[in-house]
Amino acid sequence: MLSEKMTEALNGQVNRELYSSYLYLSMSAYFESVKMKGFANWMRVQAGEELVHAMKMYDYVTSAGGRARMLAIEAPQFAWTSPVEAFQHVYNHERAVTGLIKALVGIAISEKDKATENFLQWYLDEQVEEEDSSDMVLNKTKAVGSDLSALKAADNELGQRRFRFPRGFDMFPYGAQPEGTTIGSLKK
Ligand code: OFO
Repeated sequence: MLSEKMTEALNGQVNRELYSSYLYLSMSAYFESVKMKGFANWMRVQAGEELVHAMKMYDYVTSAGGRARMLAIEAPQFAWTSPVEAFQHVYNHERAVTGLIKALVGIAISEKDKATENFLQWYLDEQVEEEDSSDMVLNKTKAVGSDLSALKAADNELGQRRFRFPRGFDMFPYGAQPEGTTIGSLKK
């Protein structure tokens, strides 16, 4: 059974994951507006992943006997000046989220809640991956500089990214969904 303090902290993190999804969707819209479809695709897949992070935590709160609570999500930034600025933002954001997850682990430890501490390990691993992948794209965009053909090549490469649900996660666990109603495919 989740303590009140743990429930509140997890609900706060569900909100942060939804905000992350919103932020990356805003970045995707920005890249669409400057006709960089590959960059837009990368951000859209990232927005999907953040939505899954939120839902996985929402499901945990519910299954551990807590009450999920939907909090207000603030509007994210609307525009960026370049791919480098956007990816610097992604990297900084992911580092900040890592700090939030570590703080949640701290609460789980202080509440002597081993189950939640174990559950959060998945998020810690995910953050290592996300810091790493955003840093990689940030360095790639820095290396491109003002070389237009290199920018186009980077755009093509980022256009290859595909969304995948994490192993064992069911976005719609309550009965089979009719064909075509899942968000499993975000093809261009
Ligand atoms: Fe949810 O991992 Fe990024 O923020």
